[in-house]
Amino acid sequence: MMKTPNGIFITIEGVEGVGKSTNIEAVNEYLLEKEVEFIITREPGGTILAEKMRDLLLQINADEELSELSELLLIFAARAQHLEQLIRPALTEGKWVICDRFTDATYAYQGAGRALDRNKIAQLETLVQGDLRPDITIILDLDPEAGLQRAQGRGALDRIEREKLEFFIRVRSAYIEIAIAEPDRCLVIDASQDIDTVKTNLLIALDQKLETLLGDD
Ligand code: Z5A
Repeated sequence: MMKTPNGIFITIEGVEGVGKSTNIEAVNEYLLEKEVEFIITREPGGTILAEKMRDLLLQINADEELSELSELLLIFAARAQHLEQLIRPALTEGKWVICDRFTDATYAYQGAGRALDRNKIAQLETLVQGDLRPDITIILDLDPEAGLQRAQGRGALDRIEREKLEFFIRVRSAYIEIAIAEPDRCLVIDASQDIDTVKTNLLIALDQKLETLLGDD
């Protein structure tokens, strides 16, 4: 059934514990029903080597502290690998790609969270991605305090999850700014409601967005 010459690239974003994994399951079921060919992947990670880079980024007991610039470059190194090995080939084959976080996370975490120069991120984005950008980005919006509580419920926190609340407040604001700047690409979903309500609202919004996108083809 639905098939496009190039697959559709959908990313899902939000602060820690916002429910990305939970809602990706709902997107998975939705796409299976649509009989679309798709893959689900994540960043940092998605390939064997990129997952190793993820481990380096998130490990808490490293021999030395990871500098902010190294963190940024490692994220883009993992992204370059992921794009070349998995994302671009899948899209070229007409598969849809559902990715748990992508470059908006870099603008939010490294740009707003760590206050790294936005222009440096933009330069790396162009270097690594060329003109490839997500077609649709779902931003799950939640008070970071609530998100961190949900994340804590899952067990030990990783290196980035250990940042202070103010860091995540900046991250959340950055996502909202991205959504305001790019309303055609971004869907903002209120993630503070119960799991079923969030899933339902997300799937309704995604369905409408896809209709617009595919109708434009
Ligand atoms: N990072 C970065 O800094 N720069 C970058 O460019 C990229 C990433 C790409 C790993 O990402 C880290 O990498 C991340 C940003 C950084 N920071 N940290 N740490 P990640 O996406 O793998 O890690 P995460 O943000 O911590 O996501 P997560 O652990 O996968 O959480 P989630 O998927 O958003 O949440 P969840 O597992 O679906 O839900 C969490 C819990 O809440 C779980 O028990 C659910 O049952 C529950 N939940 C979910 N929805 C609800 C609702 N609606 N109500 C109540 N409870 C709920």
